[in-house]
Amino acid sequence: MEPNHFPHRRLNPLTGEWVLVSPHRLLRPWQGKVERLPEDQRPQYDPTCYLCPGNTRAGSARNPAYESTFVFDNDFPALLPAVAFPGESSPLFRSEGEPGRSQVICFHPRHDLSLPELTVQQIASVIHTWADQTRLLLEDPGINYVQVFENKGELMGCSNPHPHSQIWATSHLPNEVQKELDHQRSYRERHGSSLLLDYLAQEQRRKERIVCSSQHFTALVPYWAIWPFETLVLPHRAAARLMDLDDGEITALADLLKRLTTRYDNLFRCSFPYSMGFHQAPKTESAGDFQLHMHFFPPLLRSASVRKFLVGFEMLGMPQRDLTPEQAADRLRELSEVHYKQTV
Ligand code: H2U
Ligand code: ZN
Repeated sequence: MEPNHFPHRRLNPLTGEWVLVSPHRLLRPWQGKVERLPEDQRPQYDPTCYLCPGNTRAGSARNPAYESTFVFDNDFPALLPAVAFPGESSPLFRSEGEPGRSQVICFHPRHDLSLPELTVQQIASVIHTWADQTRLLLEDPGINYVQVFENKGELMGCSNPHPHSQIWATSHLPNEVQKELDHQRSYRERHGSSLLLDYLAQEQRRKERIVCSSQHFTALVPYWAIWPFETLVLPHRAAARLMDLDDGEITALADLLKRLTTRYDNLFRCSFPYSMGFHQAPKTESAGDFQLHMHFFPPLLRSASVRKFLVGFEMLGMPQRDLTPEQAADRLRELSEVHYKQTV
């Protein structure tokens, strides 16, 4: 057996957390179902969709007849701008107010499309909108961090297939971002260089986990991936936030996202569910320690209907995977960049 096929653990240098890799388990008998889902047939416009142009949302708000991207404040926001929360500071009962904002960003007026089915130019305008909103939200003195994310597919609890993403902007750093900031900062203190740029340079040399790349960005399955087909999208130069990208870089990122999400859809010939999002530098970070990047966390394991669960040992101990990141990258790399719906 190759050394990589023995149980081992790998360190995520961004968070300091370990993942257990058990590749030998892939040989175990599989009794779960493998079924192909019925083809998703959605109309271009759905009169009952609260995100389609011209339709009414909760309360009395009505969407404009938008033609490109469309941003609105979430009607059921998880965060509110003004918070009068008293908080507690005792060691065992500590709490504090969390002022913030929640927004919804529609990618496109068409109800039936998803990210890989948009043109590169249309995806680029979504990225421009994410960058503009990040800049505007960070101008608010109460906001220190802007989380852009897309939750896609019923498997991920997404309530509406209309292509959209969300932004939650907070005054404190969310846990994952705080961990990544701490580890990038201490890496620079120890090595004098950027953790993610050094990592990218080594991955470009090793090649075994790279899925696809464009002039300015690379998508790879990280060495420490938890989800079977998890990927990390990295810029080729230092960039702290979305608004640091120039027009050429935004187009290159749009091109890469189209190609990556097309590969994802082609893997099990379905609209591939995931949670994805950007991690970017908080407002107070000016030392250049935090490198902008994207994570894709897709739940699917074997087919359009067989997902990975993070349960048992993973809830009580640590995350675990069977398929190695290298095997996942091989699978994704061999797929076509022409969407299956476009082929006969
Ligand atoms: P998902 O991305 O998880 O499907 O959530 C969609 C968001 O849309 C959700 O946060 C918001 C919900 O609060 N929403 C509105 O803002 N207005 C509505 O009329 C319905 C849903
Ligand atoms: Zn719609």
